[in-house]
This record gives sequence, C-alpha cells and structure tokens, in this order.
Amino acid sequence: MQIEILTGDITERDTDVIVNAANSSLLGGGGVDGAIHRAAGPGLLAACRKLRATTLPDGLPTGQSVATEGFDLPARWVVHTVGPNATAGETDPELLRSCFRTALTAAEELGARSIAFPAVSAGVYGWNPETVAEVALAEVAAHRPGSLERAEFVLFNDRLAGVFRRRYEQAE
Ligand code: AR6
Repeated sequence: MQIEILTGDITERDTDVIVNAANSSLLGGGGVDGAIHRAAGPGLLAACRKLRATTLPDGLPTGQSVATEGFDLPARWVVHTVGPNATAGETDPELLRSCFRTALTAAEELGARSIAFPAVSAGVYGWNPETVAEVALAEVAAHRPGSLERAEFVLFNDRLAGVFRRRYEQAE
C-alpha cells in the first residue's frame, strides 16, 4: 500500500475514507472531531445519533471503529475510532494499535481504495506523537490490503508531520 505523509486539514481530503479521532459518545467534541462534524454538516451528527440509538447504545468502546457516510465532506465515508485517553490512564499501546487496525478493516469492508488518518490520541488524549507515529505506521505497514491502495497521514502542522516522516524513514 502506498503511504503518504502530509501537513493539512483532514476535512479537505478527498480520499474515500477519512478517520475521525472521536470519543465513545460519537456525538462530537473538539479537535479533529469538531472539525469533521462542522465540515460534514448536521447529517453526520444525525447518523451518529442513529448508531447510538441502535447498534451502539453504550457508545463505541476504546480501540473500536465504526463507519458513517461523509455527508458534506469530500470524503465518501468517515470511519470513527476512539483512541485511548492517556490523561485518563489509558496507556496500553494495544488500544492505539487496535484503532488503526479496526479503521483499516472498516475501510476494507466499505470497499474503499484510499484512507486518511489523523494523529489519533496525539491531541487532547495526551499520547506522545512519537508513539502514535510508530504505532500508526506499523499497523498500516502490516495491513494486507484488499481494496485499499493508498493510506495518507494528514497531520495538522509541520512539526507533527516531521515526527511521522522521521519514523517512516527509520522503518524503511
Ligand atoms: N485535520 C487534521 N488533524 C487535526 C485537525 C484537522 N482538521 N484538527 C486537529 N487535528 P484531537 P485525540 C490534530 O485532540 O487526542 C475530541 O474532543 C491535532 O492537532 O483531535 O484523539 C474528541 O471528541 C492532533 O494532532 O484527538 C475526543 O473527546 C490530532 O488531530 C478527543 O478530542 C488529534 O487530536 C480525542 O482526542
């Protein structure tokens, strides 16, 4: 699978899937979650409320992923994942690994050819960006693609993109 590391706003990407760093309520928040909900419009919140009313009454567990349509976004689908919250004591890297793995699986189930990831858990949830880069790149590299041909990491600033780039070059 082709891997690209970019600086930018993930809401502008026209990949088939963009991944949202959500919380288990799925009902929105700050950071990239807030930006995705604003750009997608009210249809996204309605779709998330429907998930809560049907298959996910207790919310989405940490490390799991679920898909919705992308509504007003350029991306066709949003795969919402819940990263571990280090500031609340969720420091097991397996939980973070699971976010990337389950998001890739959800994208494959949709038949997506491209996927864009943010730095899940590297913001409010307090994970060290180096660890997020290491885990994220390892999971994408280990993924045996079906429909997926390209994965992007869309980082909000050049410093974070540099962390991902250095880790990518080290792993090559
Ligand atoms: N495009 C790409 N990356 C972004 C964007 C954007 N538009 N906006 C922010 N980032 P965070 P978390 C980066 O805090 O740590 C929310 O309130 C940001 O700079 O969004 O997983 C949820 O509802 C950082 O590098 O997600 C949860 O409650 C990265 O995205 C909680 O925050 C992740 O930061 C989840 O926390």
